[in-house]
Amino acid sequence: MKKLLKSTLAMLSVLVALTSCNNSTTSDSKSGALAGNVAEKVYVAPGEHDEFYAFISGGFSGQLSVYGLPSGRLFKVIPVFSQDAEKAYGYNEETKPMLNTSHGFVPWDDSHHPDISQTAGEIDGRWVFINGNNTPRIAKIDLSTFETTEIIEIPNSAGNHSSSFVTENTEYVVAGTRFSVPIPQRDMPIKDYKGNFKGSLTFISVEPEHGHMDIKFQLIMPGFDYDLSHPGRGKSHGWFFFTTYNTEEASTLMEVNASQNDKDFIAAVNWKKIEEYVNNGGGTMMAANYAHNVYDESTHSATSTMKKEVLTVNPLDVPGAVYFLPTPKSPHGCDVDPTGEYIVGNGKLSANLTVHSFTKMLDAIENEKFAGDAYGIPILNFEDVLAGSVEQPGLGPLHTEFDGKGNAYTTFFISSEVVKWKLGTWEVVDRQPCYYSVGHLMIPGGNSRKPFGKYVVAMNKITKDRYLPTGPEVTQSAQLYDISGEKMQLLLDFPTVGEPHYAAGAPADLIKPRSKKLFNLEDNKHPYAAKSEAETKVVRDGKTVHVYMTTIRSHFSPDNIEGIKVGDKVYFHITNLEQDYDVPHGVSMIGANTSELLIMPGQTETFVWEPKQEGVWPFYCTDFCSALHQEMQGYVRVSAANANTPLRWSLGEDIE
Ligand code: RUQ
Ligand code: CUA
Repeated sequence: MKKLLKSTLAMLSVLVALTSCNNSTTSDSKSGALAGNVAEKVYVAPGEHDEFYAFISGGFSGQLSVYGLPSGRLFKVIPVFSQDAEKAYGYNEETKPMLNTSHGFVPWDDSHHPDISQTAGEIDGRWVFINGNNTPRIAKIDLSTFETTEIIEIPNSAGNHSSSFVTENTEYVVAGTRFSVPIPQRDMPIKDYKGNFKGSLTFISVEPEHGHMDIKFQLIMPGFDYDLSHPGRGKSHGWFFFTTYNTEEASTLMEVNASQNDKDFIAAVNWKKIEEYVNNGGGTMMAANYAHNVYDESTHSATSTMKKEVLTVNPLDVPGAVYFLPTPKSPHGCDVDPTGEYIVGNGKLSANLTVHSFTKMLDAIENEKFAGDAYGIPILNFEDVLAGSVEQPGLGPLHTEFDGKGNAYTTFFISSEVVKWKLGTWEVVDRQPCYYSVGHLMIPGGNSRKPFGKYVVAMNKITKDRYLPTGPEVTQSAQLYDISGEKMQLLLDFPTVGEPHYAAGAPADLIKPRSKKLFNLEDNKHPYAAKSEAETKVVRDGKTVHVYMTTIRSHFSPDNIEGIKVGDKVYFHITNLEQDYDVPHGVSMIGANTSELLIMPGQTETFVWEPKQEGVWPFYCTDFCSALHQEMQGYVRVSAANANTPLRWSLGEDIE
């Protein structure tokens, strides 16, 4: 044991040394004709549009950002799991419920893997799903408004990492736990992990028309770490594949103890079979506590509901539903090619890249050729399911994507490169360095039957010397490569907001026509909306005051309010009466503990102000909306708690 420990540590230190040495490399500087040629390929002339959208997750920023490709220009940061002062998300009354969880209000998360909804195996540009890794949640972003419209918490999960990937018709978005935990959670010794902790794989159904999410079932698996996953497609539609590590079920010094087994597993889950079982009344209802938060576009408001039970399935109760495919050395990425035949397991500590064959897997299952079992789940023979392996392609493989032309592209973290290889012959055809230490890569549509194999984006973990220094913390960064030819060509470095963890991309034409321009005022069903200046008012109810206010270029109505008292709780409900594209107004109030509001045409948003001091306090528009934007302002007179200043409001005349 000691010897093993030593040799693993020695191996890890070699890897670490390799990681650090590549940091001193600098790319050959592009000059003259070559640079000009490359610049042309990413140049999008002023006023022109990019060819692709890229939705790049922000990692520890908890958000999802929208970029154009090939320019790398940033268009929008969509707030998802973290409060955002720019858009008031998670600060205004309407969106606060979006961040509710069983742990209370959690205004941050670690957002990892966006995936675009699919129809018949092709991306359809309706929604993006993304996982919150830290406090397990799955969010849905509507691509007509580019706003987060639903978040569902995942019970019995921890480190929601093998998520949020969709099946071929978006029947399910799938979330797998990275950390196994006691299920249900309870107080128990950590040393009793082995055999007692469990890992949940959650299948969330997506209602086809509106995308409403609901947990259909949770598969309760052995206590491994479920790292990444992808759906089957085409011939393997109906299956889902999950990489595992820590099949050792260790719970301490994991870098050594979870690296002991020569092979871990890819779990192959026949979800169609389990769905049928569940539809026929199978499974066990378990008490649970998790939040389901839904944003309603017509009320412009979110509601949070606590759900109290979840349907669990023991894999042993559904024979033929789950198999283990031995896969070398702590596989990370689990990627399925566009035909659905090949399942690539990226073994982080393996010299070779392992590719499994779906057809061979089915054969082995049919012939019941098992190598044993793990907790009753059959293990197939490695040789029986192996399609082939890419020999020594690089060091530290993480993720693979596909161009739809028979090529695969794998990132290597340690040797810091993207390697292009051929499916079926397993030969390496090209390699390009990344600056530095690449994690994920993304080809638009790369996780579907129909990739758009023109560009690949490499998302790097380390930036070092690539940009002007900005103190100890430097920008996060991604790189764009042209993959239309036989050899890849590095085109562009571009900075990102937060860690560019992973991304999903789509042709602009798929999304652009669906993008909303404004919200119809007539459709506004917000309970505190004022749909015209005639409807504006101020209403007192004890110590609570509701202000029904409107905005239009360039004034608030009302713009003067008196009769507010210290100790009041004042709700400003602001409706933007504008009905033109791109005319938001903002509002901010001195001393308010929430952020400004950014209100789109036809929308109503609310902030709360609790005045602490007597005086006359101004508020103003925060969005430069017109030539008279600076005139868009108002006052609130705050009197002592026991004063009898009458409640009055006005626009265009003095309060007498
Ligand atoms: S998984 S690169 Cu979320 Cu690889 Cu991290
Ligand atoms: Cu409204 Cu500035």
